[in-house]
Amino acid sequence: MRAIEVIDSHTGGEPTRIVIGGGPDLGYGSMAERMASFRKVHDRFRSAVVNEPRGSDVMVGALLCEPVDPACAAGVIFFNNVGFLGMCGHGTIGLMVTLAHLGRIGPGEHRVETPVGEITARLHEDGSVTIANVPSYRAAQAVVQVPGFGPVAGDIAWGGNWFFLSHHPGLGEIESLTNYAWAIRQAVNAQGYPEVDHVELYDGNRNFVLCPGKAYDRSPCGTGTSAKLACLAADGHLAPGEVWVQESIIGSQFRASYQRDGDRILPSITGTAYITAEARLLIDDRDPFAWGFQQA
Ligand code: PYC
Repeated sequence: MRAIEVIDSHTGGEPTRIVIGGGPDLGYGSMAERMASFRKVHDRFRSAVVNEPRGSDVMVGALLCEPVDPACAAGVIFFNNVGFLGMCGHGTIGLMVTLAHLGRIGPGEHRVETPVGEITARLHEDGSVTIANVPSYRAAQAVVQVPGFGPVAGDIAWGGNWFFLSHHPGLGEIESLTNYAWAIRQAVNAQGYPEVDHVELYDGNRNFVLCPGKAYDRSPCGTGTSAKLACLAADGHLAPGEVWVQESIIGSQFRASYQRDGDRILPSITGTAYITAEARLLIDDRDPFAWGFQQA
């Protein structure tokens, strides 16, 4: 039996499962290089950790790595039910709380290497975490023709992942939001923006974020909040340093603000995570579902 040691947490309702032992050997390259080798050679490990029967579509996994720069607190590679994430805001808050739980960090500022660049995260005395995310920006404004729904206007923005953000008054219930957001994503990808893999529907500060594997983010989404700040800044609707409260569809909140950095913004996102489990996942090679499966 192969054993994988994990710590589970949730950030605003969104789960993160951090692999702290038993992960694949990805060498000593940058997190981007290690993510490429993870994807190419060890994709079934990703599936075993986050997919059924041990996980679920909503689970976000994270492989804790030795950082290239020993002065960093950690390196991390995030993944989900269908693939890999360049960065994950709720997951980084979960990572900080997990490292504190393990006694590896204390309150203060910590540097973390991710596949899309280095970020910093501050663990506060009260256990909350503020992440200084990668530089974020709005790349385009677009109107896409969405089959069955008609033209939909939105912003295409980078916040560590690519988002299409669209105003959707009233938001509504989960199933129709999922179907609508999924149709938007397919249309956006078909109309020249193949990199967009998250759709963020908003009404005021409330949001529904559909993730690449069709699960919705229970948290306010850290990278989605960064993309949102970039759009608010580009429209002149939020001044540098002003606080924006981003609320998820289940009512959890992040407090966010930004500073300008040329034509980009530097987002800062604060939230809280709680540990939910310490576990050893077991892989029995006789088990036909040992490496996880996804619903067709
Ligand atoms: O918090 O950035 C985030 C995130 C991305 C996907 C799920 N959560």
